[in-house]
Parts: sequence; structure tokens; C-alpha cells
Amino acid sequence: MPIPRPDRQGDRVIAHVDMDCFYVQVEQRKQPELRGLPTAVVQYNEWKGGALIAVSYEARKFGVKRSMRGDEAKMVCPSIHLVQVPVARGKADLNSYRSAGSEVVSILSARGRCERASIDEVYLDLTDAAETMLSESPPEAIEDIDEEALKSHVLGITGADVDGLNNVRRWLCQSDAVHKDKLLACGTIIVAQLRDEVLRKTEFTCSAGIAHNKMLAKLASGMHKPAQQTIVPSSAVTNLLASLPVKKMKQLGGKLGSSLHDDLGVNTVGDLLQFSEEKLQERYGVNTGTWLWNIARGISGDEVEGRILPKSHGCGKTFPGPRALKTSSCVEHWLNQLCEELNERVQSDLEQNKRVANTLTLHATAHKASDIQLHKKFPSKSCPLRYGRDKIQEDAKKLFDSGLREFLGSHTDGWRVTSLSVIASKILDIPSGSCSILKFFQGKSQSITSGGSLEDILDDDPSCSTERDDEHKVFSYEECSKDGGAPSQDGLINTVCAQKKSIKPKDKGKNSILKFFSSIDAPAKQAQNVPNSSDPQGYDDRRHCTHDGISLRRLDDLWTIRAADIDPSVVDELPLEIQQEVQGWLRSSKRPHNCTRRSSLLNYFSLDKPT
Ligand code: TTP
Repeated sequence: MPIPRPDRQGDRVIAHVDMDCFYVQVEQRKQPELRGLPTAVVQYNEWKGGALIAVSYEARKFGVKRSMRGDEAKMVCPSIHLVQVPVARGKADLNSYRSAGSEVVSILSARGRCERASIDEVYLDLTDAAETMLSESPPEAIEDIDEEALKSHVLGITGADVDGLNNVRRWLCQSDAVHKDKLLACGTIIVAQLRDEVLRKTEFTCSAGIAHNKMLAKLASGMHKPAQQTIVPSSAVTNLLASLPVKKMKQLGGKLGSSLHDDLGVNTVGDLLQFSEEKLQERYGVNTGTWLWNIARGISGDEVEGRILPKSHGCGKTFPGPRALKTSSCVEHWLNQLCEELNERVQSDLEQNKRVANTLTLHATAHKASDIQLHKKFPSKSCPLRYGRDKIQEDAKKLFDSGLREFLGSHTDGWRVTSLSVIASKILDIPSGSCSILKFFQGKSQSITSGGSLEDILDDDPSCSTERDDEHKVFSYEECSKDGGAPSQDGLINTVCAQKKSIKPKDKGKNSILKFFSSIDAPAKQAQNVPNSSDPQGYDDRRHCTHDGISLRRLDDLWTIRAADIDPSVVDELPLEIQQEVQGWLRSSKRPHNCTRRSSLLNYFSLDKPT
């Protein structure tokens, strides 16, 4: 459901940068002789020359479309060059596209907060850079404005002929403009410079939209392609939205868009202006109603998130028509391939970015042999992600089996699977500190075997589904993913929680957190079984504060930490939120009572901290 975020942040300068026919450009850089020629990237299979997934602008002129198969593209454009996507493990290997995307991100992120929205698009918040330019060298003081900036399409200002260039120059340099237009003018120049730098350093062209919010910037970036930029001054918003079909808006492509059309007769975003906020709330609920009221006016407070790494890693493959999987062993074979890639990517993320993925999700599309309930979908399933290829493979298979049982119900007379994907999500940073909790856990992860098992299979986590939207380019076709790479077979997540038992600490710092843990050498391990909780990590969710200490439970273990054993300076090494919690424990441990808490040091170490 859309969440309305009124823009309370003043005059922002937001850009959406989208690479042009991205996979084609990556392939053309590898084979420069293809530059300027009609080219398409094809995901090869034997059926009709494979599916086109990216089409160069030269080929588009002949009428070649992404929806075509290779054979059809050859018919409409006999001179087209079809380049096959690299293949690994029997499926498309997107690594070269991912790293090409990262090259671009590293250039774009130099001028402002940068959010990588997919393999080939980013949002930039350039407000600060624009403010700085405005105060230090405003456009009207620049003698030679970059031609790329002059070629911009400023909505409401005439096009790119000679008069157009002069009009744009006048718009960029108007000294009596309102502050927000001046900022946008600076943003225009900055984005032109950035696009130029991307071209020089990577040989890739990109297009951009520049506006006061993400929604408008995204709408604008696709308006003039390839290698151009479009600006949306506030004064042009009403016109832009007046003729914009609702289905073009993110979040209005589905049922909500259809209901607006069928029930309210709304065709364009501008048509929404005739409805009061109350009316829209009455019909669609408070949040969606307000969100609709806002977008009709071009209002959106969504922030550029400051994230250049992916929110999740996904690997998927489709098995259309006769290639559908019909036996458990076929599914297992492909799950193993997908999980092997996923394992490499989460390991690489851990090693390069110090990030840990917490949730493994399996999605599948399945059909029954005798399908009475045609509408019934294969339920997506999630569980805690255990590190190590074999564990991921084992867990993914369990998730699949659990989903299949639910999907089939009593109809066990045959099925076929036409798509499979595995996703690692809820990715969190491992915090670093002076005496480095991080080093400690990394050290442990090399030496401790994960003891965890698949404690609890959950129905698909809604957060995973949301992330699929962000990655539509990934999951809607054959392949998927974002960044990733390299292995260690040891479990980290389970390890982190179970580490107390196997620590042979190397004392690295005076007040080290190591000492803190290693000093607790007499845990009250109780031979009792603690019932499994709803917590998928297998933890009893309680921290018991007793008169002299804190007990942390994990299944059949109970560790007791005496308050008197805790060197307060050790606590300083913990992140602030955990410090506060530990201080709370220490305070409460002086009072004899039991308490139940939710946010937790244990959760923190289990890396299942709420985000
Ligand atoms: P897009 O940005 O949607 O398209 P594009 O970059 O090819 O072309 P445009 O200039 O119109 O933006 O997708 C980026 C890449 O993602 C694309 O080059 C190939 C891949 N992709 C697929 O593999 N399958 C798909 O269905 C789509 C839409 C994209």
C-alpha cells in the first residue's frame, strides 16, 4: 500500500539517472565494432532464437522490441547483431552488468546522496551540491555553460533547436528566478557534468530526470532518451500530470490503477485533481487516499535513501513450456545452482561490505496436473538464512517442499514448476568499532560451525515482496540479482549467537568486548529444554533480569551474566542502541524482578535487529 510522505523538506534537487539500453552498451564496450549498429542482447534458448532483453536504439528504429524473440528481430531487422547473455551454471550470468552498474554508481555518488534503485538506475539527492553551486558560482556567472546542460529539455521551455538552446540558457541563468528554480538550474548543470564524466570514464551514455522529488525525476528521466536529460520545474508539474496515464505511475499499474479507472473514471493523474482528499480516503483508506491526493499535485516526500548496495540478492530462473520442472530431483538440481550463486553473492557482500543477510526466501510458480483451483499460487516461504552453500541449498529445498505440500493439498497427482527464485534479504551492516566486535565475529565465523537447523519456515515475508518491486528487472525475467561474490562454509548468523561456547579469545583490546564475553566462563548451562518460540532464529525472546545478572536463552542453553562481571567500559564499545539497553539491564538487575523485553542485545548479535 502506498504511504503518503508529504514533502516537508523544502526545495530539493533530485535526479533519476537511467542507463540507456544498458546490457547492449555493456556488450558494445566489450565488442566496440558493434557500436552504432543495430544490436540486441538475447537470452538464448533454442526456442525461436531466444528472448530479447535489451535492444539498442539503432535497432529500435527498425521496429525491434524487447518483447520479440531473436528470429522475429531478424525478420524486422536483418542486419541486427544478437549478442548472447553470458551463461554460468546453466543460466544467465549478470555479473558483468552488475559491475558495470557499480562503475557508474561510483561516479554518480561523488556529488550527493545516491540510492541504487536497480542494476542500471540511481536516484541522487543533489540539494547540497546545488546550494553550494548557487552560492559560489551560480549559472548566471558561468561564461561557458556546458553544452550538455544547454541541450536539456526543460518542461515548459521550448526544445533543442538553436532557439531552444538559447531559451534553456536564459532559463538556467535567470537572476530573478525563485530560489527553487535556481536550485534546479544548478542541478541541471551538475547532472550534465556527471553524465559527461560517466561517458568519459565508462563509455556509457545515460539519461536523467531532474526535479524536486523522486517521483517527478523518475517520470522525467524516460521522457527523452537516449543520452539526454529532462527538467521538471514546479510550474510544469500540473501540465505534466494532466496528460499522464495513471498506469504510468509506479504503484498504479495494478489493481489500484484499474479501480481508479473503472470506479472513478480516472484516466490521467491530473484527473485525480477533481476529488477531495476526504473522498479519496473514503474510497481507498486514509493512507492511499492521501497518497493519491498528493501525487495528483506532484507531491512526494520520499527520500533518496543513501544506499549504493542492493537491499537483497536474488537468483532466479524460468522454465517455460516444455522446460517446466516436473520432478523433485529436477527442482533440487536447479535450486542447487541458484543457491550456489546466492551463496557466492552473500559471501562476497559479507567480505567486501561487511553486511549480513538474514532471511532466505523461496518463490516459485507452479501448476497442478489436475488444477481445480487454478488461482492458487505457490506460497512463497522464508526462513533465517544460514551461511554456507550446503546449508542454503538444504534450506531452500526444505522451503520448496513445504511450499509444495501447501500448494498441492490433497491433489498430489502431478505438478510442474515454471519458475524458481531464491532471495537473500534483510541485509544489515555489521557494525565496526575501535576494538572491533566485527573482527571478533569474523574471526569466529571462520572457526565455528553453524549448529542451527531450519527451526521455522515462515510464509513469505512481506518485506521481501516489496523488494521484488524494486528489482522488477531482476525477477520479471529469466534472471535476477544485484551485487555479490565469494565463500566461507561456516555459518555466521547462527555462529554469532552460539559463539559463547567456543570462544578462545585472543585478547586484542584493553576493554575489549572479547574480555566481556570471555570473562563469563561459568555460564549456568541448564539442561532444560526451552520451548521453541515464534522467533525464527530459535530464540526464546526473553531476557531475564535477575537480582544479580542477566540470563540469555537460546533453545537449551541458558547463559547467565553477572552484572558485577561487566566492566562498564566494555559497554562503551557497543553501538549506542545496545549500550542503552545494557545500561537498562544493569540498572534493572539491581532490582529483583523479572522482565520481558523485545529489542535486544541478543537480537543484535543474532543480526536480526529490527531495521
Ligand atoms: P531498462 O532500464 O528497463 O531498459 P534498457 O536500459 O535496456 O533500455 P532503456 O534505454 O529504454 O532504459 O533495463 C535495464 C537492463 O535490464 C536492460 O538493458 C536489460 C535488463 N532487462 C532484462 O533483462 N529484462 C527486462 O525485461 C528488462 C525490462 C530489462
